[in-house]
Amino acid sequence: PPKCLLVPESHRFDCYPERRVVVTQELCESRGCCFIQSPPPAEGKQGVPWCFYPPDFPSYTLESLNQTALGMVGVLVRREKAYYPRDIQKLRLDVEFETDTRLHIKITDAANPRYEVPLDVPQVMKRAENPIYSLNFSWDPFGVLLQRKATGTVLLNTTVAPLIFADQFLQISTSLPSKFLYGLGEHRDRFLHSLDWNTLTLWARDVPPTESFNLYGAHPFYLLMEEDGNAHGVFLLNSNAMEVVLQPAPGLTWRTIGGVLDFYIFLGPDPNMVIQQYQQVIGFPAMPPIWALGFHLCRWGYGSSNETWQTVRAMRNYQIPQDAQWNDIDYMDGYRDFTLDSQKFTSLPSLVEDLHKHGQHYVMILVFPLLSHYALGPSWSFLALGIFVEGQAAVWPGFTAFPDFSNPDTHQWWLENLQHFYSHVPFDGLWIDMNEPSNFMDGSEHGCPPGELDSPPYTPAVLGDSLSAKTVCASAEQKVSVHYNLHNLYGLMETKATASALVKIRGKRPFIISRSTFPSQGRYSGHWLGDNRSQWKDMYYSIPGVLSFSLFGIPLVGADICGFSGSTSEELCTRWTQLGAFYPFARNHNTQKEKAQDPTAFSPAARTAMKDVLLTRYSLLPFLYTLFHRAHLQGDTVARPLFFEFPGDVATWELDRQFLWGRSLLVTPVLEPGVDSVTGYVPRGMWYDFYTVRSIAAFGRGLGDLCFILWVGSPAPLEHLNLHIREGSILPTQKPGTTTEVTRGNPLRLIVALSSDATAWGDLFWDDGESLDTFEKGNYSYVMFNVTQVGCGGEGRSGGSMVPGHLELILIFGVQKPPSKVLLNGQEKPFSYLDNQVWPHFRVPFAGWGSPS
Ligand code: MIG
Repeated sequence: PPKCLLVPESHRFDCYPERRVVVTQELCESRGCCFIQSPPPAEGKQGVPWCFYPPDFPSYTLESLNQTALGMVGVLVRREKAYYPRDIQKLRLDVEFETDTRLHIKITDAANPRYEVPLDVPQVMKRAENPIYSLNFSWDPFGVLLQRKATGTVLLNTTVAPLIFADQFLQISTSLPSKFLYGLGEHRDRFLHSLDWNTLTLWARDVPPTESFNLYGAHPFYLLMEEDGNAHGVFLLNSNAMEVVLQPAPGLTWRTIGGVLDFYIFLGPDPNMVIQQYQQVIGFPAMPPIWALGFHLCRWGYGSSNETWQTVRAMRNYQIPQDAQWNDIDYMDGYRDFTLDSQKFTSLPSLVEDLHKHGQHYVMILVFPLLSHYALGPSWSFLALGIFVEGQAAVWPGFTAFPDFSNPDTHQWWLENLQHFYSHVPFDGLWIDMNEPSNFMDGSEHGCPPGELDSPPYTPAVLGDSLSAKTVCASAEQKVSVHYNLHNLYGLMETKATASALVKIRGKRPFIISRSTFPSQGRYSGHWLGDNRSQWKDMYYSIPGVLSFSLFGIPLVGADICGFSGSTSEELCTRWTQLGAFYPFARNHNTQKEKAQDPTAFSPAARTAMKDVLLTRYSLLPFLYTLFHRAHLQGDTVARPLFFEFPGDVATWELDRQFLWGRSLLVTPVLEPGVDSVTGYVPRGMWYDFYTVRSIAAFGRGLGDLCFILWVGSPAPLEHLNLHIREGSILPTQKPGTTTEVTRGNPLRLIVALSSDATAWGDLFWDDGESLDTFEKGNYSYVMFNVTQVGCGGEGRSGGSMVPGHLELILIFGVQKPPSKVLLNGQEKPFSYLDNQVWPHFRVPFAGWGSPS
């Protein structure tokens, strides 16, 4: 029909997403859709859908719209059925103007309650007064039209395709104002997603990261850069299996198989603000204990606790920084949680004691769903308590059960087991693995029961084409709902139980690294990017991975340094340690049966290079810790994409081979073998080489500017990582020790990188590094450093006695001519002047700094 020809290819919204059927004209037209064949896509690519919605495909009509205290409430009615079973004819639309930059739009069944994600979200009391957005509706067909007031940019227009709201198929599409879209995890992809017919599936799955697969966690959130440098974000609060389809219109389709359509939209207007606003809804990340920011060492396949201890000793011997030693499942008896191998790991309690004596920490794995009869009690009668997910499955130790963390009784049981184990092995942190949850069989021994939960009318493009692939049956009953709804929350719920147990057991800030994650995870844990391979490509992919988790509000993130599976090489491992030293969470981890890849396993040259870069990380501890404070306080990112700082510079929008720490430290790692230089983008401004203090001035590019883009090639011999400090920043540092504890005791040094107009700014958060809620209780110091034309100074607030030790050195980069004298609090101090730095040597008690000048 001619109406079909009116729809340009890029705007064809898929009417027949089922993958296991060959879509014929007949099948397509039976749905009332248009059928036009397009040339087949390139191998491994999706192409233009052959079956797509005509412009007049029946959708919902907005029947009424009334004002409420916070926004509006409306009724949506569908007069003609769509093609999925149990179409819901009448929907309720709730709109809340929550803040000037945040809008909440929720569409639910008007008559019957449906499953909704059990997440505490802020309750707003008052309607936003001056929203920076304007919201309009199309009445028939129903559609949301959202615009940014300042620019008129249309952020959402959902009239581009019909709204479908059936019991197990919910779909809404929108146009997008640009092609610069980020987020939507967990996937292995470039940081900037392709909109060239790209389907991203969200369903927690245990699988080594592979392009286009749904991975361990689910994060239905995207950030989008508008053409003019403004940014907004969209969060769909829904935990069901879903697909997000990106197409070149540019357009996006949310397609989920349960729950409700509960959207939060964040208007920024800059990307930092979007991420902060997102975290105002899902919660700000926990403040990690300071030792979590040290270097962690782990492997699968330490044969014994003595062998583990050997590694720790070797690290100490070479004076390579290490804060935590980890153990994988090797410590367990028969791979069962809460047991200890009484032959090979007898010395574990002594090892832990020794670590503690050296100011180091011990972290061990808990593996889901590895449970022992011991943990279960003398018999399987625990199952009768109903604290397990219905059904059993095979994993390492044979048949096991999956604790149902949606049940509060499970939390108590979990706590008791951890307490009991802690009395033997006083661990400091926990690594929770396999919590997708992972299963070695599909569903259970007998598969899954027939029915619409395990065989839904539509199954999103999950790996294995079945919801129960390598996990439990979707129909398994849990306390709060069926696994069908709760699957993506399994990791989060286990993490919450684990965090509260750790607090009860240790009375200190919990340290947890979880494999499966969901929005709000950052409040309880960090994450590592799973089973990568010892390959250069995997090293590169860790950067978009880390940056994506920055967007998801989980700043404590890193990948297995040197690679998990496969054999690493000395060159790869050296380069990876250099990059990994700048992961917010830095852990070297290896699979079993591979040769050792900890820093002590390499030649003196490689080992020294690794040691040096780890020492550099430790020297930046006060800076990194302060960044985590800012994340905890207001949702700032720690590992930060360049465009967050330079949103006006389009050239930065697709950079994912470099990143920043905070606003001021640029990391440009080598990601290829056999090179001795690296090329990176240097955004506009003056940047100082961290090591040589030589400055480079970059002109970058503003929007619409004709200035050239500066890619700077820098020498990068194997022992060198390129780090640049941005003008105008002050970095608090310390002389590094081999643990964060030792480092914390050393005097402070400030690196002052002057801007061209001789100003700089920086800050420092300081507390005891491990107590709960130090910020909330006021047991901390916060100091701001300032350099202005008239002098420099610091200003602080401190809620308690928590002040750092001494300031011994200030390094000033970028002083134009030698000063005649340097005064500190009116007193002349010795200094040295090297090239373009002032290097005053002095030592003053930091606590005495009221307002020095
Ligand atoms: O089936 O505990 O991702 O880091 O070493 C593998 C053994 C189970 C998967 C984790 C990996 C860990 C491994 N685990």
